[in-house]
Amino acid sequence: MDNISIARLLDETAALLEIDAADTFRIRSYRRAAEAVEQQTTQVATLVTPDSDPKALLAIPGIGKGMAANIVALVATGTMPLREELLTKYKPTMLELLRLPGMGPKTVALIWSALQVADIDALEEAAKAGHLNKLPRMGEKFTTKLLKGIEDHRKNSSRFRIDQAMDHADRISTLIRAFPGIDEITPAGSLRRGRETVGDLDLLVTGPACEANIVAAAIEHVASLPLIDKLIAKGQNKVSFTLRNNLQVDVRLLPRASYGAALQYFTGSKMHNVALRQRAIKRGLTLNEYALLRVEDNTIVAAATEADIYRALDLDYIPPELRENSGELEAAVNHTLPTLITLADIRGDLHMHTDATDGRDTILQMAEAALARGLSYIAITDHSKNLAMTNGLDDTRALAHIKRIREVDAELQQNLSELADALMKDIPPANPRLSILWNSLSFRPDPERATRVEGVAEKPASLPLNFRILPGIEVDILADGTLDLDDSTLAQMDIVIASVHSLFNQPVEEMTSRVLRALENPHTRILGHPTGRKVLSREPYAIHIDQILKRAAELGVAVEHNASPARSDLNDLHLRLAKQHGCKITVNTDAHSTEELNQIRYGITQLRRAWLTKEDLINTQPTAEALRTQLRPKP
Ligand code: DGT
Ligand code: CA
Ligand code: CA
Ligand code: ZN
Repeated sequence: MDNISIARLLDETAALLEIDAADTFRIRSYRRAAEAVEQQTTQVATLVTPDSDPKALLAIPGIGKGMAANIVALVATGTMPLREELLTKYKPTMLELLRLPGMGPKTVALIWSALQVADIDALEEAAKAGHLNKLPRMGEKFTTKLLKGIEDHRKNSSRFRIDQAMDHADRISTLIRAFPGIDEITPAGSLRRGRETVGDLDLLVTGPACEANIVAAAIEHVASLPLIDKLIAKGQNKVSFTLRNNLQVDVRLLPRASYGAALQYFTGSKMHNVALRQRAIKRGLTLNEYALLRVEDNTIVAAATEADIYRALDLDYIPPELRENSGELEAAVNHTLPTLITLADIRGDLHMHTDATDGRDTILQMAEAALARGLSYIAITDHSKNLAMTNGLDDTRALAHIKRIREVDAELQQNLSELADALMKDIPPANPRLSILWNSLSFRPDPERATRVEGVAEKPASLPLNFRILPGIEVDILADGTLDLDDSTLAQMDIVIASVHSLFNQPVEEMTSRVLRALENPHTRILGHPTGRKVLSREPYAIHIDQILKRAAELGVAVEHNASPARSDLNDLHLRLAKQHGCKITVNTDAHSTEELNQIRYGITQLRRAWLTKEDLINTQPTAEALRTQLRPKP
């Protein structure tokens, strides 16, 4: 049995456990094991033959004793006891049902036991025949929403979210790099342009191993990567395959001399390339994936780097995020391309959750993680009571929570001033909490990343000794546009984010006046994820976004770009509109754990796609004090 089959069975088991409402840690351990197996450079089955070292399996991170036993069983019998037991109750195809709106594990289990429906086609049939209406809490509304969800799912299921695509690009790059003589792997295509979803991965590879006369062995290496599910094509310098989740990957191995031309060509977009080629033709040049050439004698004008190619066409270098043929060529001619924002420009994060509601970590853990990422200030903004499933805060708890935030802030200030002393004397501090901060001095924003992309380069090490934690709240906008907490409570908060989390189906006029009313509340400082969309899974609610942005600009309410790749809300087009209207803009992670603070990189990419600069954002202000001057004044 190959790695992909083992991984698929482990993943299926995780899905079945999910439907069985098992413990989340247990579910996660199967998912992690599937990923670990998929990532191995050798076939795992060879580690479990009778004469192999029993410790070899356990040496794989993410595989403990129990999981090792599962893998031994899978290799020996093609299945394992837990999976067989779950399959007496459920079917593997139910996994896909979980991705539909309103279909949680319990609902999936119920529909199976009542109607023996286990896949999307059968579910659609049952919904259309009205069979679902007879089940508890599944009225006509549920059925309508579900049918719409099935339609959207069919439309979306061929694209992948940027963060997932980036993770796959990372994993594949690591494996390819193991071959000697490969020094550079760059994702091209829509991933390099930073689109929020990608259709397939285009990876460009170069290094000595890619020279034409010796590339064959490198091609063999790529074509035999164990994470390949189906090999689609293997050519002289190209390998195409799909992964277990059906994501297609095109890998091209190119000599150094033409790498720039290839990068330019395969980054696209198609429309940008068409416009660029027209410009080349007007100058007696021709542009293809190998070079920019003079037409009359075929001499190469530029090929090794993208910068050379743009320069030879009398254009300023155009960052990949702008290559959508939406004005970038004209700007490059006129030297008016913006200096796009980068990760290093971000100094604060104004939206995150803690274990007081649905976050995982404490106030202090979030603050220290933010410090380690070089931020100068954060706002803690937990949910309000209307969002009951998150254990949202009522007025009393919200006030107690910000009291706690202020205490942690004061404590941290004290620690930082002690740390400043230690820094002066250059001796590591004795206090263990300070050692954490001390160690974070040699910080990298996202150390696990193998793939570097433009705009999110590493930042220099620095520890902001004036770091502040701002007390805040993400308060629900109720059906009528009033806010979920008392004005007297909101008055205590530095950061009040108002967000819609319920009743997404209101008619457009109603939703618009609901959000307008929330903006009018003098305590509202930020409008959170303004359209409510979820990438590939939920359409934005109906709202006159233009009116909202105009009014927000007038009132000085900042509008958010929520950097969570699941939201990415406002989108790039709305962000451009927000700038035109003179809105203040903030990019926030909405982190629910310390790791999710890293999601800021996806936000930066979308801001860059929207042509935004450091000056267009408020949380690029260097300190909490400077930020305050950008916020709507307190009433
Ligand atoms: P995707 O994969 O749907 O998210 O979008 P892309 O932009 O990655 O498109 P893809 O994978 O079909 O092609 C990658 C790049 O290669 C594309 O952005 C431009 C270039 N390219 C591919 N086919 C053509 C073509 O027929 N003409 C031109 N000019 N460029 C092409
Ligand atoms: Ca692509
Ligand atoms: Ca492609
Ligand atoms: Zn929210």
